[in-house]
Amino acid sequence: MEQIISLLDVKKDFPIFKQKVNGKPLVYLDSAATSQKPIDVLNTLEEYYKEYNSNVFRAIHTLGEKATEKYEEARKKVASFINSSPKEIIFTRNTTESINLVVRTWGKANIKKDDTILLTEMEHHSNLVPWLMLAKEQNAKISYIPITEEGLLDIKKSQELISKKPKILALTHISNVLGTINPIKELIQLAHRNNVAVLVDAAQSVPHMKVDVKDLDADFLAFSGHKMFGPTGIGVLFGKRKLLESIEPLYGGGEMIKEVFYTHATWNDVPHKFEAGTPHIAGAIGLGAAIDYLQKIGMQNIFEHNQKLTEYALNKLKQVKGIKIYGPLDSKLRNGVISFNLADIHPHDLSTVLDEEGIAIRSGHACAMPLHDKLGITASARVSFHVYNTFEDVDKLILALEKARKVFRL
Ligand code: 7TS
Repeated sequence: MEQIISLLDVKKDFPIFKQKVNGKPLVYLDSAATSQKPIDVLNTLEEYYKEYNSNVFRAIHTLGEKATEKYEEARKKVASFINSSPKEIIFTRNTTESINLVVRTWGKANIKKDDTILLTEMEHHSNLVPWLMLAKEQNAKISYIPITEEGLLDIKKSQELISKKPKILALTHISNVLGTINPIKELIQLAHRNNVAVLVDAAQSVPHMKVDVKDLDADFLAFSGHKMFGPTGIGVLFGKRKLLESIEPLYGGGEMIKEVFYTHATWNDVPHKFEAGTPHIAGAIGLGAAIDYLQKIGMQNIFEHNQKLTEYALNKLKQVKGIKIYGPLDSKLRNGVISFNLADIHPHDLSTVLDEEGIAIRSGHACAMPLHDKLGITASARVSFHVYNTFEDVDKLILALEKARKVFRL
């Protein structure tokens, strides 16, 4: 059972908030890029390196056994967190590597000349560029589910495009620009009725809400540890066991083999056949600690907290003169992310003014250039929330935006 604790208490769990930035208390509004780390995760990393640093799977000594046990325990935590089995959890570096792994293995084997890859217009470059590369190599085609004026997926068009039977539908669960929560369960059902495989980019959803791969029936699902309080350099690819067993490994090397001869080799069982070489042991164990922390707070509490902040921020931002907000204006349709532009102030300039107030936001194209083109802009400013953010943080943001309006004489 997930324990319920007051969300207002959690800032103290994150040591970074003890320091000042530019002489001001840090207001961190860039969690969609990477989240801050709670002390539990930092202590877990230190403990590994100080107390049982050792390689995994290869040593019989005490430290090696403890490291292996903790590494596999982390895999079990990840598996149960998204309701899958440890055999279906591959540790990677990040969402980007997880998606590339699918593209290079399953994609290369299954997508041939004139086949279609179906994406959406709101994909992060991580779920777009690898498919562009594969399409070029295989002479395959790419189609995009369009977005509506409001920043939602066009459901009618989705149905039309899925019924044309692309080989795969690869889509984001939550947009890192628009904040839109896509109806992926319905889209997966529709895709499966048409024999279409589905990859879900869950980089922005797994850190913020309960994601259940069995309930969704996703074929592949990718996410990053660093956006969910874990360390950088550790990510996850979930794949249905049968699918993972049916595809060739991407990297060859130590620990991914069963037997090796001078002439050929055979592969280890899943998931190890996809984890060649020494993995990011500390990272995986740290991610396990991050999951413990997320569960202590409770995923439903986290989701509701972010929804409340998003609603509060949207209402306040709407009142700032000259602002243009992207994505759905109904806060129930989005989560944790708000992108905007303030009159003709360049987002980088805006970010600089906010930084002087200790406020960290993202500015630029947020690794979604085609989406920015579609919106008719080259850049945007973005605020994004996690559990340590408060209504007070939003109030400070609004004051700083008013200050920016004065600095730029609006
Ligand atoms: N997919 C989505 C939806 C993302 O938001 C991101 C990162 C990625 C994939 C890639 O994750 P990575 O861990 O492999 O880098 N998004 C952002 C962002 O919005 N600002 O910085 C990184």
